[in-house]
Amino acid sequence: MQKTLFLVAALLLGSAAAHTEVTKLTPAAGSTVTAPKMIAVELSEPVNLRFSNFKVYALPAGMDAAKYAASKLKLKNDASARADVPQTYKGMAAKLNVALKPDLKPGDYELMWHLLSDDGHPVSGQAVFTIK
Ligand SMILES: [Cu+2]
Repeated sequence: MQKTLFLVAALLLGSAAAHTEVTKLTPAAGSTVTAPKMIAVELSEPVNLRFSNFKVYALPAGMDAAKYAASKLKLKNDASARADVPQTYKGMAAKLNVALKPDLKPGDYELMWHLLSDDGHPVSGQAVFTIK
């Protein structure tokens, strides 16, 4: 009986620990801005950035943002096609800046990410903003 209770408690605790989320983006998702130098990303908790991947791509008109992210996050050696300046993120942090290339043309841009939650689960997501 005691063993069962312990197991239930462990399961409850496990499900209470939420996955890491992106809590704030500057520029915000859905916003229209003059070309920013970077995107400031805030997370709900520190994660090991070494296991994180952030990319920015120009989003073609009519493209599904989630499908686009899924296809682009996998690519390697795609620096020239990206709108961000690829960099190596490392260390435990809940904040980071994704540097953008200068002189980005007006249009929709998609920030896409894949990170390792503090509980060990992978989390993916994306956000679209517009450069005017
Ligand atoms: Cu989890």
